[in-house]
Amino acid sequence: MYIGERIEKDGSLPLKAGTFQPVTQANLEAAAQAATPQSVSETVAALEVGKVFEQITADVLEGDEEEVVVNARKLLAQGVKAGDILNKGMLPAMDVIGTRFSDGTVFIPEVLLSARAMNEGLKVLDPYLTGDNEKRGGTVLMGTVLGDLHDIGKNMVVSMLKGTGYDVVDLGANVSTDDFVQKCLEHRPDVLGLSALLTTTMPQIIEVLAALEKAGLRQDIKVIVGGAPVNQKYADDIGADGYAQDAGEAVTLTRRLVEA
Ligand code: B12
Repeated sequence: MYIGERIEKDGSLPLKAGTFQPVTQANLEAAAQAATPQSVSETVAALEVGKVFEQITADVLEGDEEEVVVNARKLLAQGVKAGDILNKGMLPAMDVIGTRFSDGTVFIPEVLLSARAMNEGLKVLDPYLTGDNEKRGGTVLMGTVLGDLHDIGKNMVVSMLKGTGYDVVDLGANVSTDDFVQKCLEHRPDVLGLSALLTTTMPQIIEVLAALEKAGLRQDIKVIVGGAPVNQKYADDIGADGYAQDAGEAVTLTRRLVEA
């Protein structure tokens, strides 16, 4: 019987149907605790990112893109390494946002603000995310596949590759298969990097591989893949040339493929 019918028939909600919980003080307090997310300062303290990174962690959590830029510059000026600012200060905040997005305590607008803050901070760090910055003589084309707007991870890979001396052409996010092929014809890269963050957009990678094959480009371009739902097995199964789980590994993989 539907609730509406029950209300009509009995004139009351079906509270006796086994779902009723007495509203005790203890129940109320437990519910309030579950529904109230920790404050930014509590979250930052729990993350134990270290005093020096606390402010920039809070900036990403709050999605404050202006403050992220100010504080990233401040930390660089203090001599903190760009890689540490990114990995120890900013990424832990993004992990929290990811978890909260999954459990429904934050929604798209909050995630977008934090994502923007990440990307703005990354722009400041970009020139410093270097190894030796010696030119390596390889061109890499990177993009997120069609239907997928997630670009933070892809941007990190781009920054790291640029920083380690590769020429990188960043095609952005939501890139169509045709555009990937056209840009490959134009730039003739050594490596094409494809990022996918959604299980629904992963099959686009297969389409790009097939289109490269059809255009006669496949044997000249190494294709590497990545993004949270992608793994080595998937890369092997679809015939990609490599998979890396983070930006650091992406650099090692690219080096191996370009120098092979
Ligand atoms: C930020 C975010 C968003 C932002 C994206 C903003 C932006 N500019 O990127 C916004 C709000 C737009 C968004 C939207 C959506 N999102 Co979202 N999003 C996320 C979130 C929270 C974080 C992703 C991220 O940036 N991670 C940090 C980076 C650094 O990690 P990364 O991307 O994995 O990248 C690293 C590696 O994977 C690797 N890598 C990445 N790319 C590449 C490429 C190559 C070649 C290589 C070698 C390596 C490599 O290196 C990177 C650096 O180390 C994730 C949750 C999560 N835990 O991943 C959900 C998540 C990906 N989103 C999800 C969903 C469902 C959506 C929406 C469909 C929600 C909706 N209902 O509308 C939309 C889809 C929009 C679209 N069409 O793309 C789901 C996907 C679930 C699934 N099974 O597919 C996730 C997992 C959240 C969840 N648990 O439900 N999202």
